[in-house]
Amino acid sequence: MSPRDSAIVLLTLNEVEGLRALWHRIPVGEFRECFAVDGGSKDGTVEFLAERGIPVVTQPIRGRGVAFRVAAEASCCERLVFFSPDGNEDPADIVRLDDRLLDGARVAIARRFGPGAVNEEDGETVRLRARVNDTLSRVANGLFHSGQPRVYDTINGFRALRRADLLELATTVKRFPIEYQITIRSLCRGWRVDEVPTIEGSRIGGVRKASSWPVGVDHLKVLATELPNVRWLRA
Ligand SMILES: Nc1nc2c(ncn2[C@@H]2O[C@H](COP(=O)(O)OP(=O)(O)OP(=O)(O)O)[C@@H](O)[C@H]2O)c(=O)[nH]1
Ligand SMILES: [Mg+2]
Repeated sequence: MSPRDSAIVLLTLNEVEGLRALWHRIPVGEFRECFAVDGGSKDGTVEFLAERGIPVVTQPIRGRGVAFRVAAEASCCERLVFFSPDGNEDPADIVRLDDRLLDGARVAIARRFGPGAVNEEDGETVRLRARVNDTLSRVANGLFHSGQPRVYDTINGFRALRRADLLELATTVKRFPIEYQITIRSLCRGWRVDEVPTIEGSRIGGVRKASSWPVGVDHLKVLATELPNVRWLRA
């Protein structure tokens, strides 16, 4: 069977422990490309990947938003599946996300909320991050989405889209809320956004790079930037 015309893009910043644990489950052989965009790892991540023949593209400056653009420019595949190997994301969903694109979706997101999905904080009492995420998604749906069904997880980074579409979106966010901007801009264009319910795992090793408050504020900044595109102004 010929490989999918699709690339697995590993987003890494000191994730060697997650990579070690998950490597055997990442379906590298099914995809035409698998490469990493690395934000400057110093923990052996780059060496781990190099030993397995995985190309590592280094970013000129740090940030997930930069990494998304670097990936789109580095790949020659039609489609990209972004996977962060820190334990939160289930490698089994990589193929499922690509399948949604093959089915006609323009964006496919692994959703941690809504029917059949589980997020990291389920079972906890406060669930602060989950609540903030849910609120941001509801706001994005209310302001920018004119179709149905609603998009439950506008923020999750575990997603797939066509390379040309990503370039066409002309994203401007350099850091974490890149996914929020991608989703909002896709909704504004009326693109079909599919979601696949996922079970979010816990971080396997290393440390979190997304500190909650600054990242939360950055999401609000993205909302402000995209406000000129609210649907009743476009109607
Ligand atoms: N290429 C690249 N990857 C990054 C950068 N910053 C973070 N990442 C990766 O993006 C993924 C998500 O970052 P996390 O720190 O796990 O954020 P999070 O999932 O909100 O936090 P946890 O719940 O602790 O996992 C991880 O795989 C990071 O290694 C960056 O600047 N460049
Ligand atoms: Mg994570």
